[in-house]
Amino acid sequence: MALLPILHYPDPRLHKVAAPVKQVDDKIVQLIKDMGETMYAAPGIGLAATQVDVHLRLLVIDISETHDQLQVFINPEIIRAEGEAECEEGCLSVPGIFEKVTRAARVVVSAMDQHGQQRTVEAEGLLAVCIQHEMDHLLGKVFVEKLSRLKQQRIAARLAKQQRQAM
Ligand code: K1U
Ligand code: ZN
Repeated sequence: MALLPILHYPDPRLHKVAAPVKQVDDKIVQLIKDMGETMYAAPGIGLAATQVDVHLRLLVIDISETHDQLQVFINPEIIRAEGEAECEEGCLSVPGIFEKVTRAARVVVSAMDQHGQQRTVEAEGLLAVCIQHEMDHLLGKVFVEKLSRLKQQRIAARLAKQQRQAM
């Protein structure tokens, strides 16, 4: 297994739109393992393939406290979205920034798992938030882009400062 480098906002590669996975072959299975390892090491509760510069519709999530409940979503599609909820979000591609975002409170998602099995997942709470956050990545959208222009400008300034301090 391997730790994959995570792209950092505002890297333009985070804005690429991911293509559907054609077949769950050995390469995809290896990518899922590497993404899981990368997410746990970060640490995070989700990771989209876009964030590791692979532009395929694939994401992994584990919101368990035991870190042993990896959920894999290949070619995910939201088939129902209901209600509205506000939740504080973070992103491994935007380190150190946490902001409240409003999203659907409940979603029903259809996706393939790592065995190529089609399944339907009903999600609410953190899982619903995380699925929507990761699916946005697959569309080339980063959560800070849902915030006001003023907040985005402040975040850009903070990230630039973080970068200068890291040099
Ligand atoms: O997409 C990502 O970069 C992963 C992101 C997922 C997410 C978190 C919170 C709300 C929506 C989406 C993260 O995992 S950020 C890190 C984080 O939230 C966390 C890290 C360690 C323990 C618990 C949470
Ligand atoms: Zn993210």
